[in-house]
Amino acid sequence: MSRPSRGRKQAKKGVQLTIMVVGASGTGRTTFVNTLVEQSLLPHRVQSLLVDPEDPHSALDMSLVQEAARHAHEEEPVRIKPVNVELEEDGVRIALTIVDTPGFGDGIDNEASFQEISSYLERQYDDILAEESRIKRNPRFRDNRVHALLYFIAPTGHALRELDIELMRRLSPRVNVIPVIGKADSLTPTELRAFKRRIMEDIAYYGIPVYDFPYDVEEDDEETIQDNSELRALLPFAIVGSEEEIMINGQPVRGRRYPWGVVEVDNPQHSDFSRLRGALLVTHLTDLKEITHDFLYENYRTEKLSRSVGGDPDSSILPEDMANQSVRLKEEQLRREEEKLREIELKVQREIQVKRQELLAKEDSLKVLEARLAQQNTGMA
Ligand SMILES: Nc1nc2c(ncn2[C@@H]2O[C@H](COP(=O)(O)OP(=O)(O)OP(=O)(O)O)[C@@H](O)[C@H]2O)c(=O)[nH]1
Ligand SMILES: [Mg+2]
Repeated sequence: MSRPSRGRKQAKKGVQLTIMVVGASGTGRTTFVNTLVEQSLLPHRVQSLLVDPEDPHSALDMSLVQEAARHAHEEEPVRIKPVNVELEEDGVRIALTIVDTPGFGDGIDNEASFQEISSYLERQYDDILAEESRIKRNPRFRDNRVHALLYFIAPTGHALRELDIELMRRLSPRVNVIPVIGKADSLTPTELRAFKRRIMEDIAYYGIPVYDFPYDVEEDDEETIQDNSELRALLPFAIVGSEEEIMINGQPVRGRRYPWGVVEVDNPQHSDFSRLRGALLVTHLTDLKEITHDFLYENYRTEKLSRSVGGDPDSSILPEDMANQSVRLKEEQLRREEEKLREIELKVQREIQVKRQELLAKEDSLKVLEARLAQQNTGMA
């Protein structure tokens, strides 16, 4: 049976879906969410107090400073907080939960951000694990497992940062990670194409198991294979978000206005937003949920149960279990060492790249000097 048809059956009575958004500060996560649900669901973080947020040397905006002072005594809100919203797609009710996470990337507490996100994901698995082993089920139990994590990559146009690689690699064993480029309209189409290619090369090089719209050539029907391979080819999705409607030929269009024209959010020629939205809420909703339950949660459960067997000295452990356990620990240790080596490799590669660029720049300026000298010489002769 193909994946979408399984989805349709279940969808009749309404479905629940949880999406988490993760990424560096200011990559457009909040705007994306509000664009996705077509309402102002999430508030934006307190703005920069500068008159021009892009310019660190600009003056302070006094009205914003006063506003911040008024709220200064208030408690820090919980940092990861799910928000629920009801949507209807193609006549199907979707109870959508959005989990926005604090932006990171300032280099100060990236590890803390990672820990926070990762323990949130695992807590949801722990909750369901506890619920499953209860004799009497709690009728009000809520399954809050995250079915997709959209990882926002900043539109630098260079390459993935070490932090991006690290985060995606460490989170992907726990959740379907879908890489996206935030604020993709910051790049030209040519830059965007090259950036996408570069990102997918890095993802393949580091063996990061992102959600790549899996299909089975033997089992799935032609349409599914076609749809999935098209979506896979779009990875990482180029996102343009906007909470503003612009009138074009008398029609309101969601988009971003520029002196040279309008970038339309829902136009597939301008961004991958609508295709990502369709995949998340319609075509791949069931697949994301199934992979979360059958594979990611199942792996977590197995890991957790085998860990607790190893950790209890009183339980009678079979010798072969002990042997398995020690093999597992050795493998784990090896894996960690390999990971460290890969990190070092990455760092060295980047350093070599920087040095090469410096050398090239020096070579260029030498050539300019030489040319100038040659000119002077011919001038004198
Ligand atoms: N050019 C462009 N700008 C965008 C886009 N989406 C959001 N922005 C702008 O980028 C800034 C940050 O957007 P947010 O949506 O608040 O980003 P965020 O990732 O939630 O930021 P924090 O929560 O502060 O970390 C705002 O000025 C947005 O108007 C986009 O698709 N293209
Ligand atoms: Mg935000």
